[in-house]
Amino acid sequence: MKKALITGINGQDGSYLAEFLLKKGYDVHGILKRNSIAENQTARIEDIYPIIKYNLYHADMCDMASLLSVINNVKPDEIYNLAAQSHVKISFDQPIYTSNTIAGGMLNLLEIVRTLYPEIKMYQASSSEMFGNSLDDDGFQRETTPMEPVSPYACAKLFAYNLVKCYRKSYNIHASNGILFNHESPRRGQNFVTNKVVIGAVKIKKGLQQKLYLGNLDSTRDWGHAKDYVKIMWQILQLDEPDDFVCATGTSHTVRHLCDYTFSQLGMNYEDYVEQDPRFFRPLELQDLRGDTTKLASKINLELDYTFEEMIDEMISHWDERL
Ligand code: NAP
Ligand code: F7E
Repeated sequence: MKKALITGINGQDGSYLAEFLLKKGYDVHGILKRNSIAENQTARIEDIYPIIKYNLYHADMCDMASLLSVINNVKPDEIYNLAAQSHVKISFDQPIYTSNTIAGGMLNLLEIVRTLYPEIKMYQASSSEMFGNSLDDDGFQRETTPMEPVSPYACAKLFAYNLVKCYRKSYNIHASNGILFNHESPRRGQNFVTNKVVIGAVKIKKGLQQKLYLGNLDSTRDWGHAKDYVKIMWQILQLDEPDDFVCATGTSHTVRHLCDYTFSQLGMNYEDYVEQDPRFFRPLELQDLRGDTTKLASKINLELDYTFEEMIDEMISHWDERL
């Protein structure tokens, strides 16, 4: 039975990945950072909590001793590093903490693996944010597109991405970067735009809210489903050779289209309810994201179960039942 250690196991991706790996027969372990309200922290993993509750450890990406203690205890075959302060706008408010969790955290893991467990395979949750506003002439981003980050979050992710490449080449460690474009689900944090729009629209439909205040409506994102993408994380780690791969759908939509589609599905016109609020603008905006997965598709069987519309429909049904 293979052992996997997931940092950020209670996040959106960590929760889906844990479910996926359990179905594959893995012994799944995860780290949780200390939270004053422990009860809510495991909400996303409540379905599998009875199976993994004794495999959860308190640790923090900024605290190398805590990570070392967990790795010494678990001795995993694979580490999926998903922990991060992952909100781009908040990274402008907390740039140092964001960098410490993302870049410092990955360096902590790499040093532990390099010095003590070089046989462990590692996956780093890299991000399309690293490209910033850099696009190839055909309008896509791919592994060779120059990376010009436009937020503290993206700068930290680029540092961690380069550390993975450096340690792989210098020390022959099996460490790969998945350069994932935006991926969503009903488990997405509610302050990211997809879930914010869906929850806002459902509340307006039910008379629980009057208006929805958003920032930039004209940026485009390549939105996939988190469930599809965690499978790809695992597939990347099963390759004989570690490498770096873009993972995306290849289709992008504006935030405005996201609003239009969501409100239309609920029989409303978004223009009657959505207002722009400068509080949600960013100091620097990443305008367009659309990924080319040619390299990934040459290595794995790349099958996505969800279209953009199916994903938003799932999110609408989820919140319609609960709100
Ligand atoms: P998420 O829902 O925000 O989950 C992040 C996880 O990291 C949570 O479990 C969080 O724990 C944990 N965490 C935060 N700070 C930590 C610290 N100092 N020590 C230990 N754990 C800490 O993010 P996600 O959407 O699942 O994304 C997973 C990873 O992929 C992240 O690294 C993200 O940056 C990256 N990524 C995401 C996307 C996307 O579109 N979702 C795209 C590209 C890359 P608490 O909840 O308890 O704070
Ligand atoms: O913003 C615009 C906002 O916060 C998407 C993270 O998972 O994906 C995510 O980062 C777009 C941006 O995601 C609001 O300005 C408008 O153009 O949902 P988001 P993100 O910043 O793209 C990448 C790949 C990651 O790696 C990150 O970890 O929507 N937008 N109005 C808004 N965004 C938010 N959050 N809230 C608004 O009111």
